[in-house]
Amino acid sequence: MTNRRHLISGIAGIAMMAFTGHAMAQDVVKVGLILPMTGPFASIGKQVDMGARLFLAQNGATAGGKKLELILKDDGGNAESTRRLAQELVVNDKVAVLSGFGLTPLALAAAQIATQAKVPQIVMAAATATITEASPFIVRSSFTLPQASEPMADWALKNNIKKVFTVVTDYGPGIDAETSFTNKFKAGGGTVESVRVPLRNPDFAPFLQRASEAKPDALFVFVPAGIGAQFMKQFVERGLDKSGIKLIGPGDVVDDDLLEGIGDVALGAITTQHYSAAHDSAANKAFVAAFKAAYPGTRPNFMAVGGYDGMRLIAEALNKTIGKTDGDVLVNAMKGMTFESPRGPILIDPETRDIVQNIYIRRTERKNGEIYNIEFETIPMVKDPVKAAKK
Ligand code: VNL
Repeated sequence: MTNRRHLISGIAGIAMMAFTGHAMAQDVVKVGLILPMTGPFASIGKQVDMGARLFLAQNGATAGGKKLELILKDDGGNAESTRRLAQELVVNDKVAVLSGFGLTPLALAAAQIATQAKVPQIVMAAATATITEASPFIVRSSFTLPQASEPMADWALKNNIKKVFTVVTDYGPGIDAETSFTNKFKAGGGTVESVRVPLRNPDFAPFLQRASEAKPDALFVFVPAGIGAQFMKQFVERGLDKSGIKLIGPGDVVDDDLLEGIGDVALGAITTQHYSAAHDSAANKAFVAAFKAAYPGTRPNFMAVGGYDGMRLIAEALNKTIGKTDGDVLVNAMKGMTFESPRGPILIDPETRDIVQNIYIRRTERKNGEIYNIEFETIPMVKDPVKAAKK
């Protein structure tokens, strides 16, 4: 019986090859990767791309019996380009999955296309809480700002910080960071004063001047990854490094890609985030070593891990579906998926398709001559608090 079934499926297979003449093409699953590879956010695109490619290289670029082919497109950080590229990838290249999305407006620009085409959209970088609600085909491998910022409020309250000045970039993730931190911190008895800085061509000086005059116990900062060095330069120019005001916030301002460039002024910052290149686990040590070997002179940051794990979600979903690429089948395969990432354990919440993960409290320190965010406390398996509160 088994033999006969094999024989029949074998014949069917040959018949199909003869019929379509595209046997090879059918064995390839195309994955679109849309990222800012040029412009002010190019460092994010490069990190995500390096992470995604490292995962494929380590796994022979196959999954579920299919060959995975990555098609990288540069949106330059422009949402209109993201939308057009997503459309072209779906219609012309017939990708089975859309992935990447360096910033919130870019992720949102592709959501409608994912929904209409029923193509999974793996958000590897952008981190505004509501993104996953923009399409039932969105699954996130990055993080959410409220997930990282609420634990910061708890730490500040426990550590005798009573008055905080917040400086955030004025768009989705910054507003998320400010709101979630402020609500939690005020509920615990703290006071907050807030300013928002434009996303494009930010000049932090006037905002830092106000922060310095307010004389808070701590300055809570969110700027997107890659911008931290610019922020820290102006922080020093305003003398804030010598003011005794503590620097706190989600980890984006001191991302691993920038730390050496920022230098000693970053030392002592307390941040909350899901990934540090110094995370102490065998899985992370192997990841960091492989990353440095593949891309000499670089260090993976949280964006690289978003790309690496996002590609793993796609590959493991294909393994589960045995190569079936229908969008709803792939998304279903990702729901509830759990594995050990270089960041620690992760879970895709089956209800929200958002990521559940540890948040670590870290202090920026010099270790073996290099600057790292050293984790000293773990808040296990944090769900996005914004969506959790809606239930
Ligand atoms: C976003 C969030 C972008 C956090 C970031 O870096 C970041 C976003 C570009 O959602 O736009 O660190």
